[in-house]
Amino acid sequence: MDLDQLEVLCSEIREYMVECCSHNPGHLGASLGAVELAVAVHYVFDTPSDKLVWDVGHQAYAHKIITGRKEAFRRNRSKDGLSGFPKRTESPYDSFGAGHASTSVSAALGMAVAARLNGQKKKVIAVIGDGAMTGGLAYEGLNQAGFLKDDILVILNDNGISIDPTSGALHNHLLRISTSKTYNSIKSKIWNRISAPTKKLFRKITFSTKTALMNSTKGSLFESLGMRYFGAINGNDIRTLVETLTSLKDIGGPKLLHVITRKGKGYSPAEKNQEIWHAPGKFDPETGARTPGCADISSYQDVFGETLV
Ligand SMILES: Cc1ncc(C[n+]2csc(CCOP(=O)(O)OP(=O)(O)O)c2C)c(N)n1
Repeated sequence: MDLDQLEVLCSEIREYMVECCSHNPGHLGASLGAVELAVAVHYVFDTPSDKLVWDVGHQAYAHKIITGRKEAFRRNRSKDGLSGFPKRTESPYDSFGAGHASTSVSAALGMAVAARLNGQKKKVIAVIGDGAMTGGLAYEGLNQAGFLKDDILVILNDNGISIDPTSGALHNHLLRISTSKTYNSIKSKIWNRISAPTKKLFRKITFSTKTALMNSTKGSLFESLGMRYFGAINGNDIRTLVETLTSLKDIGGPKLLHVITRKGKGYSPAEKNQEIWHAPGKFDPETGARTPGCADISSYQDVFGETLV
């Protein structure tokens, strides 16, 4: 497929996902936001030989749909149907079973080290949300990745939301580095001076400019830990993603690509009320009206929390 066709594919996946989840509920918001990510990674990398690890795995519906499980997705999270999360016994494309947050960097690094020890040329990619990036285990992975220097790409899928809006020092840091005006203006000045055919070659230089700038000014957390930092780019733009991932593919060592996405992307009720649409229950796909049901009855944790308070 060419890039125009990939754009069409992304909107078809979204439509299908909304239709399926309207009567068979699931984690819709996060998966809507990660459609382009799933399509771009599979387009650029040679999966399942290259390894793609989804953190938590609740955002991987598009990944499931384009890896041979489109029809089966109708029975997502049902008895004898698909798991709502990546599952190794379900598909060779699910390189790691998850559910718990913050595991992907460690898992991906393990796969990269195994590939090195076995003399295999494999790319390993971890996709982790800004919420999952606040979990301690993610830092065990980063700690070891920046030290071992194996070839690993961490894609930080930053939508500013976990289940509720993400808060804390890391959130503030990500906001600072993704909105750096100095960097953005320098980057566009350099970019505008480069002719089209040489843009590809020079992309690495603009990346390096950012790296240098980050070190000299704000100091990216990830650079300090030994990961090369790239971004932030629009993670809902398939062209930018494919272009960037294609460039990064040839850069060795531990790297982090910061992408900004919108949770619920492409389905307006889910974009407007991102907390509810993390896992909305059943709904009418035309109107977005949610079907009263289990989702509206107090959950065990609500009762527990209220009683404790
Ligand atoms: C260890 C652990 N704690 C809590 C959860 C519950 N949980 C599921 S998804 C999620 C939010 C993850 O947010 P983020 O990583 O930003 O991904 P997004 O949904 O925004 O794509 C949480 C906390 C979990 N799966 N694992």
